[in-house]
Amino acid sequence: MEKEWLTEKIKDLAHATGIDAVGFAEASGFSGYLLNRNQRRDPKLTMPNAKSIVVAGIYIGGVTMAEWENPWYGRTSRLYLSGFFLDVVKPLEPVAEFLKSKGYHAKICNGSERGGSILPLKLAAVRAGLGWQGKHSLLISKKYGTFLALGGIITDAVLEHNAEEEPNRCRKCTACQEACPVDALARPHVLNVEKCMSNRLSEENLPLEIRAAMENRIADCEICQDACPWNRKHLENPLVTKMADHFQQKISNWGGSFYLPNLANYSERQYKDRFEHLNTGIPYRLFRRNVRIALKRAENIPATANP
Ligand code: B12
Repeated sequence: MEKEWLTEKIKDLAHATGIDAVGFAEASGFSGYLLNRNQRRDPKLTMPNAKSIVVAGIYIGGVTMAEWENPWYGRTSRLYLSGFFLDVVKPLEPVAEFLKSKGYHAKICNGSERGGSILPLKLAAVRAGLGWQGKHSLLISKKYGTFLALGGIITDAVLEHNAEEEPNRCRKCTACQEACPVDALARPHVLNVEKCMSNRLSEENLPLEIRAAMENRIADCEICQDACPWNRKHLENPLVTKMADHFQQKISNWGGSFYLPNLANYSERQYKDRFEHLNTGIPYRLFRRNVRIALKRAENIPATANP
């Protein structure tokens, strides 16, 4: 099958299913990223005959809640609310099915699946031409800032791979590094996972430094993204995309459910019903801990009456 034809078909299909950015990279050259000896990161180990990676990005810049600004409500992230916490999976299904219908193998990366592949998607996206890695280590797209949730398909189809990576446009900017209250970005482009608040909020040990900086965050942190100049226009005025309605419907009645005094009384069942499918991996016990800290803070801010 002609690779140009196949590649164009995938682009059309991806855009029709609401994917905002799509690109193609060679499936080789990932073996240097076997972090913690986690073999699931090399596409060749998932599919020895892999030829291409299809990388997809869905814009989530508009997936926010007005309640985040209110200390009596828990704050989380666009990624968390989008449902693409680990990888974009569902919107890639039509593309994978299409490849299979043409006789190829196609495996959607799904970090939540046992044995699922967790390709380093930021790196794959750079290679596929979607953008560059900022000093916060996130993928920055000229058009969408850091607000692309990423997903990937590993396939043995030969596709038209991106020929030239985008230049890194961060230059002398250090806004994300300076904004991080826990110094998780001291080394540009490399996230210190041990320090990162997003990680720490899901860990047993929550250092005092994080407790002091978390404000009303109960899961995830977007401080480095809020500081990134490439996101400025999206913070002020998010783009309206094909998926915008879908996200709006999904979260329209959620705002109220982040009201901290209610969350503090959530049973484990309620927590699981409401949040488990988001795959954030935060156990109920730690969720309650985060809620308690945020609630205490709200109670101690004298000027803000409990709404
Ligand atoms: C595990 C994980 C986490 C962990 C660990 C983070 C980590 N090490 O990347 C924690 C919980 C901390 C985390 C936090 C966040 N995450 Co996260 N995370 C993932 C996940 C599932 C795997 C990431 C991974 O293991 N990467 C592999 C390692 C090797 O990457 P790395 O440590 O960043 O190493 C890179 C850099 O160091 C870089 N590098 C090293 N030296 C140099 C030098 C130069 C010059 C350059 C340019 C680069 C460079 O190269 C390495 C390879 O890319 C991915 C999904 C996926 N499958 O990729 C999402 C993902 C990376 N996360 C994402 C996001 C958005 C976040 C958060 C912002 C959460 C939020 N609030 O929304 C924070 C961001 C913190 C930050 N500044 O990076 C998005 C990123 C989207 C984007 N546009 O980039 C992803 C792709 C999820 C998704 N569905 O879209 N995350």
